[in-house]
Amino acid sequence: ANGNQVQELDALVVGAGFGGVYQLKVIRDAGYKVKLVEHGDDYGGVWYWNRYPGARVDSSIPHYEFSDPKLWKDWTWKQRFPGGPELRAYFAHVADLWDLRKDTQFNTFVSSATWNDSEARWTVKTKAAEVYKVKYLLLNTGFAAKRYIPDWKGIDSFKGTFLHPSYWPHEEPDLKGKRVAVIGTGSTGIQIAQELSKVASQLTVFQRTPNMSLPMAQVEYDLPKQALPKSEYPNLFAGRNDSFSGFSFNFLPRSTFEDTPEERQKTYEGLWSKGDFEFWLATYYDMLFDPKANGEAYKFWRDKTRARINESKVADILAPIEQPYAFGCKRISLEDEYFEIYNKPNVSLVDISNKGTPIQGLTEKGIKTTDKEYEFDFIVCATGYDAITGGLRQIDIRGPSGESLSDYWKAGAKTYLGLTVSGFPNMFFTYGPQAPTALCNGPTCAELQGNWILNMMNHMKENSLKKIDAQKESEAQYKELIWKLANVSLLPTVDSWYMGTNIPGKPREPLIYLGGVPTYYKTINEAAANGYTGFSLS
Ligand code: NA7
Repeated sequence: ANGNQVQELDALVVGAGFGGVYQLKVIRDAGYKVKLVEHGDDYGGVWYWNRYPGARVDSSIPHYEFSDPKLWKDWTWKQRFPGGPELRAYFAHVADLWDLRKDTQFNTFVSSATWNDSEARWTVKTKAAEVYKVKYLLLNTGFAAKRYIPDWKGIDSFKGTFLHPSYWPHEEPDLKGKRVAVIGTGSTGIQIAQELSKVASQLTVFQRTPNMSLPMAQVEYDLPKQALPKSEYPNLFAGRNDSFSGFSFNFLPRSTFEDTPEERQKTYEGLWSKGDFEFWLATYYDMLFDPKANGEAYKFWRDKTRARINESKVADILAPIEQPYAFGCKRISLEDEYFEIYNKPNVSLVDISNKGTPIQGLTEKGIKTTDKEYEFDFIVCATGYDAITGGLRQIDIRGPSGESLSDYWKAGAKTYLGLTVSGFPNMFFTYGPQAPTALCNGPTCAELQGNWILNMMNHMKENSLKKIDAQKESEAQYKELIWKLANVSLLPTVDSWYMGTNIPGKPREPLIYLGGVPTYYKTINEAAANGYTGFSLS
């Protein structure tokens, strides 16, 4: 379908990660005419783009998959935390069993969407100048659709290879015996560093902020051994919406100092040995709220971590004696022998925080910090994303007023229920701002938000309604709620992409809903059950 021919649909779904794939499946099953378009040339979303060595999900399976028995019945995983290739194979399995390919178009980047009020339709245009007219615009672009590369001087002058992990070449570059830099120590940077420490002749990691990463506790599965007997899957999936973070665990029902120091140590050890996010999201309920409780968690983490690092000078950078920021308020990563790589002779660490030697720019040969020039063959720029809002703002979306979504959000994100924006009728998104996004297991939120959107469409159809738009007042109240929930926690005290502060000039604000999945689920479902409170329907 090329050229100027306008394609008319009930809904256009944008993005083929967990959110978009689920949305296509349920909406089409309900009888709507729908199509999925995706920028890449296959399914997977972040798993399609992130092909860097060591890319791995840090949510455990079987949480990290869809709940449809048709999918899991005959699917077996090889690892508790699967890597990129296994996740892409899973997406291919989903696409086959859900028969998605015939309604998917790859290599398609949505560039604009304009609301036509008299027709009550979105006119959507792609980079290749295709045109769609749709009743619903369903954005499933995820939280990491727009990569971020700092504006360093001299990037173009570097003669070696400069890579962002989300744009890793499909044909694996050969890093064996090469001098490699990794800038950034978020989840991505540490996964890459772990892997490249095995192949690079010299690996230099540039760290601005310590990553309070936790041991993953990877498990290899061999048939018939799997994480859980399949008979327990339905219960597990049913329980995901009752967990703060969309997994199966929850915070403990007691506070840090209700336990004696000995009991506390025992509790921490227990959580630690389980791996996964348990030391983060299944710990004392006050950990993310009370600085003293948080300090206890930090101390435990610090001592465990320092014990793994040979040189105390290096340990001081990776796991400082003094707590640098509130534990768990930047995205926790999971690692597998990450801290041990610094004991290897071919690996070194550079502190580029303000206390150390910040990067001044790139040169022909490599990286220049305030004290010296480093030479590299490869520079891996693991500096993250214009997270959560970037993927949405890069599309030129204009509602009835003519103002773009990007402009409307200039001073901060505004949504109602983390699902839609006032003044942008019939536009909904999953895994976007002001939802549990990024503190919620991806497939859990894909399903609960995707189902909500489907139910909304059914309600519109049954009542012969054309247009649904959030009211300004409910949007403003919802934003107050977002701040209220954030302010009782320690999250706003820390710079992170949760707070938008990783991008220069981006407003500092909580980009996620911090009330947890169960409360969020209740909130959005109550609004629907009461006849879509906070919306104007016509
Ligand atoms: P993150 O988590 O945003 O990490 C980016 C890293 O890059 C982080 O260590 C940053 O340090 C560092 N960074 C960013 N900008 C700079 C500049 N200008 N100079 C030096 N260092 C910089 O992105 P990831 O890709 O690792 O992970 C994204 C999410 O994917 C992750 O959270 C999981 O949900 C999966 P900082 O901490 O800001 O000081």
